[in-house]
Amino acid sequence: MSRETSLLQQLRLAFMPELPRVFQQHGACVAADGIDGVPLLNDQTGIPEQFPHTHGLPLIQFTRGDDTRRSAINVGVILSGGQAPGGHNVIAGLFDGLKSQHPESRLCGFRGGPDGLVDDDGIELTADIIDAHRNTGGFDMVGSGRGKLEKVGQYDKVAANCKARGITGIVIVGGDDSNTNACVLAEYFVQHGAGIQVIGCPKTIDGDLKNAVIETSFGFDSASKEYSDVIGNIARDAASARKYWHFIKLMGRTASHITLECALQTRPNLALISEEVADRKQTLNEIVNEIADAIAVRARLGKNYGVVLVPEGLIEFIPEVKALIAELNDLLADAAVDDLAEPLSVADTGVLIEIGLTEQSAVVYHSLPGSIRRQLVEDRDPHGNVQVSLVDTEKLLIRMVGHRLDQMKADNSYIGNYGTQHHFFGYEGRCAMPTNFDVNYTYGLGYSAAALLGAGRTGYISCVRNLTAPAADWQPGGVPATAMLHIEQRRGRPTPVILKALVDLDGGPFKAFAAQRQRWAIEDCYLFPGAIQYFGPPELCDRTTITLQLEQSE
Ligand code: FBP
Repeated sequence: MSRETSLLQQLRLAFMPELPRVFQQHGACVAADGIDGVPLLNDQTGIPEQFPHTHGLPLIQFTRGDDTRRSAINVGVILSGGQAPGGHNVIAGLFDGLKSQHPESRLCGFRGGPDGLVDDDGIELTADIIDAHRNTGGFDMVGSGRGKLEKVGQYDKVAANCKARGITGIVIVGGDDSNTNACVLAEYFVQHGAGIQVIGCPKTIDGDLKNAVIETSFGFDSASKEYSDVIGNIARDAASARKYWHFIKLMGRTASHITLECALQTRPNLALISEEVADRKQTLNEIVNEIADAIAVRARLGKNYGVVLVPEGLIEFIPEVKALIAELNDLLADAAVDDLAEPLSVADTGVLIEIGLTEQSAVVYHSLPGSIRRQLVEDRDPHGNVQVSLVDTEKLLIRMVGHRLDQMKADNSYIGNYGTQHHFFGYEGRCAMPTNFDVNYTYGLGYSAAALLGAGRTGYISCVRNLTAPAADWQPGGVPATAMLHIEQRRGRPTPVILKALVDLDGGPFKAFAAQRQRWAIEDCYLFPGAIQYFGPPELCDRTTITLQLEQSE
């Protein structure tokens, strides 16, 4: 990484994040009050039995100073999964929090995510390293990885590595899968008397690691604002050139939170919300027909242009494709991908049924273009998820809508020109310079993780609440991670995992979108949020996402 820095980098390095008032007054030596938490999940069948030591813990809120003298502790930290703006500030907040408890406390960064913990690839994070990364985007301070901690042998190695380094606390900064790993590790360490505390931190641009206590995951704010800036620019280009329909796929993996937030920020002509597609049990053809109809309406008004937002995970929510993916998951769990790839690529319906697909899924599989079929079969991440960022849904829709418009032209229900452009906004948002919101939020999360460790807690996810208030009024604490677990089929086996929060169709953000979208489809109501602002009026620089505002005002 270059040592030279831009002017904005220099100014951001010097920026002082604002801590919640309780930490401003007392540092990270604060009393951890156990308060009754709202139940986070209705069905936790099987979880208490699998997590006897870490299930049923109280919610923690830090409210006042604590006289207890803290001794120095050695802590290890990993960044896990996809990048999200603010990761470096979690580490900076953790470092400052630990030092405020005791100046001799030390922090070790394990490189490359969970694998670094297992392989003992750690470096001491000194004040110089931390200072060079304050308020910056990216995860390059220690890197990240999608390794999974799922085997007893790995847990024992982690324990041995920590013991050798004198580490008694681990902080795992990650999404739902990584925090699930944190839960399992915390329980294992308690069960085996390892003497190592484990704390998680809610990270993911996808925004799907949230609930009544975790109001948002970090990175969602910055990434959705970064995408909204460019979507606004594209909308303006579309309205200026008047010759292209822009199909924009947006990252977010499964849930459509990013697409919904970007739609609220920019008011595109169309935005597909995967959760609604599933709720309406729409087929791929029905989605295509709806888009084509909207294009035909605008064409009659002389508007052969527009913007369509497509959530990355759409394909998984179309019931017929979802069923196909579930069957493929089970098949792939039983066989090496290479063994299956060959018969699947033949794509003869009879062959597909022979190797285990139902007739309906075989037909759906057969109807998809070869590139999409390959992506559904071959590209899985280590957690068994389809890598939706590699599935070209926006191109698939462009093609299918084009065919539909040709048919409509033949019966005169469409008279227009269908010029298209496709875009995928994903990776460019994940390492954006974090917004003021994410800078403060992540610093608070790191500081709160240090306070949880200092208070002797394990099996918690650091949280900071009351996020629509000014940062000083935010409330730091911890939520027991097992309170978010439920059982899901993973690789053909029932597995405890943290429940992903999908878009709530009865929630404020979706309702606000649904109330306006018909007008957006026909008129040009585009909004241009512009680039993220770091310095200037607080109402511009410190504002939260519209999603958070609407959710909190419910
Ligand atoms: P996390 O869930 O780990 O935060 O990752 C988020 C994400 O950016 C998704 O939006 C996207 O589908 C995925 O990562 C892409 O993964 P990769 O970086 O492995 O290509």
